Amino acid sequence: MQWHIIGAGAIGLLWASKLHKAGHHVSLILRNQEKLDQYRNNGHFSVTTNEQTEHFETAVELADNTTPIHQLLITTKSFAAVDAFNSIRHRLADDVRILLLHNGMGPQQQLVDDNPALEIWAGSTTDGAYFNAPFNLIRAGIGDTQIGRLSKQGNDQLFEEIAAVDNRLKLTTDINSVLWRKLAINCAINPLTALYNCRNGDLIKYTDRRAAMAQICKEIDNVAEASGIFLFERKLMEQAWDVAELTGNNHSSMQQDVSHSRATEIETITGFFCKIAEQVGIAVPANQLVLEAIRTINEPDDN
Ligand code: KPL
Repeated sequence: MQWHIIGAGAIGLLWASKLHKAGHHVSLILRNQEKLDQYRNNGHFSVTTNEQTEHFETAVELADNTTPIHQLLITTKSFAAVDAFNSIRHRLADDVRILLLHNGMGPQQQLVDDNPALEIWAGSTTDGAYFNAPFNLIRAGIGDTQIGRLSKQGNDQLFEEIAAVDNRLKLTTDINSVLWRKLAINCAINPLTALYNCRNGDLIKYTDRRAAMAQICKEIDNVAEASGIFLFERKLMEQAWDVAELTGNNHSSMQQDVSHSRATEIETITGFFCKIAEQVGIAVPANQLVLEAIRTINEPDDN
């Protein structure tokens, strides 16, 4: 099967390698000519898992190529997903199937609402990978990935066709809940680690950080309950505590974005949550506070 992947970050290349190994054809849609030249000079990308490195030679192209797209995987940062989709919109075949795999919420729902005739899937993953050099991926942790169809359009065949790609890939009939659970954990951990400039585990070591996290979690539990969204069997704080402990040595994606002066995913994480809270009329001051604080950091410096 032919796949196009837009978003050649860590998850994009990880999936390119998985699809490639399962016998699919993959073409990476790169951001610009410079990236394309860089890839072509390199000739391949590599993935290192437990000190074993594999090289993958995959096709690369730009968005303005004209070949039709039948299977599209969008793995950009969440804030870039809609623009990425629009950049290849004209190339979509009638039978196209689209899978979005990124943090946060909002873009997935927007694409479904704007394109009711398309088959659109979304996923959530706990896979971890990072680059130690351009096109050199280090697999940090092998995680679980759940995917499910968001659109009314289509059927579940896509899952059968890619199930062999990853033995920890699961089909869910309720992807919305899966996305909400990941969102809740990200709201609890990501902004605070970015603001305190600390590792995930450092959030639960100090009383003031724990208190801020507990307040954020309580607001999310309240909004979820009022919106009829089932999160976890227990309080979010308990769940988030375990994730912070389990990933204690990790830097969250938002902490990394802020420390590298990159745009963050705050609008599709805490920003999305605060909008839902407003819709159900519940005040969420702790979440609002971290939203504003990260927005301030993200603003370009005028001076
Ligand atoms: O998903 C994450 C992220 O960093 O974006 C968590 C769960 C916080 C792990 O680092």
